[in-house]
Amino acid sequence: MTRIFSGIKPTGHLTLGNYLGAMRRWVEVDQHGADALFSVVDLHALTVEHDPARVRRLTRQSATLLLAAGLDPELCTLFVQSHVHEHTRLSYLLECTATDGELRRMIQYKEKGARAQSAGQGVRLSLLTYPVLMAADILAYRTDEVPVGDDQTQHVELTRDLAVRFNQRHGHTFTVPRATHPPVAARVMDLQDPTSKMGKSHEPGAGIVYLLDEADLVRKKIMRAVTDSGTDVVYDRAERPGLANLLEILAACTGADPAVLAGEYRSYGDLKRDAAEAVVELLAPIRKRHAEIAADHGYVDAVLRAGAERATALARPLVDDAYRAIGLLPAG
Ligand code: AQP
Repeated sequence: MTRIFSGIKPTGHLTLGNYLGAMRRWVEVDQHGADALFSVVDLHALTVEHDPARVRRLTRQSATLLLAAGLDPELCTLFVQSHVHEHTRLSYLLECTATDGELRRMIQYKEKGARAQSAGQGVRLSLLTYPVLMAADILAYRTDEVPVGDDQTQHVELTRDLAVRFNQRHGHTFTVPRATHPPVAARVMDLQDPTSKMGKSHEPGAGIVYLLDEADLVRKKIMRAVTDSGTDVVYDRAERPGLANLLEILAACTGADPAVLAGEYRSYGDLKRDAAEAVVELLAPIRKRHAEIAADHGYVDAVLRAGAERATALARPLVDDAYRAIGLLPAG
């Protein structure tokens, strides 16, 4: 059976980008017919300035939203990364496999490092090394497929390189995984700045739709989305990024093709209205279910406890194998 792993970091409130780029496929496709593990990767939230109480709160909220979106603990394994120690155990071995040069080439390191420096903050060493921890997250489970938005392509490539290198040096240990992306909306852009990704850790603003936004706020954000000065509706990601983003959002919500949709609209206003209604409809059941699940803390904690137990049982033998393969003496 295909093994799937993917994660989400509790660095902010989950967005429409998270849902369309990753979560929706986890719910609708990946948890059915595959052995799927999903994790709230909390250790990754510590790589930039953070507030401990907020990380804890967002960790539970992310897990709750994943359940509200439709992850079913009977069908998949949901857990918090820091509850399964095998991830950090394996990460060190992979740090002994990766090179300094390949980590310094990571786009997110360059971008977030520059951001931290311009804010007068130090750049945490973990910002450099976290792609290795992400590789450990994936490799610990003999993962075949990693369903992600396309901002994560470089990280999955690194994971593949490390798996191949480790296997060549120390004997076959890891499955070499591959990234999978949704057919549309693999990168949902900020509604106010359609040249940058809609990211949950970015400054909250009118360009980001959060999964828990009230319907009227969602409408307002989409109706005010930045487009461009043209009047005709065409699908052109490079030249008309704002319009392309709206077409992709609507296409992802309705299962249509963005280029075909473009031909159906004469005005930006109509397109925005339909996109807004489609998103409102998509998010309404998630918000409702979130309120129900959030009222029952005990339920979420029990799901996460069972998930961590299963994940640990899966990962431990493989990580033990990796320890032996790299040359460490097993404890008596
Ligand atoms: N805008 C997006 N469009 C499509 N997919 C997206 N994903 C995130 N944003 C978009 C996908 O959601 C999964 C979890 O994302 P994440 O928690 O790793 O990253 P984030 O939501 O982008 O959060 P941050 O903290 O703002 O991250 P940075 O600044 O690192 O980008 C992933 O599968 C991701 O592809």
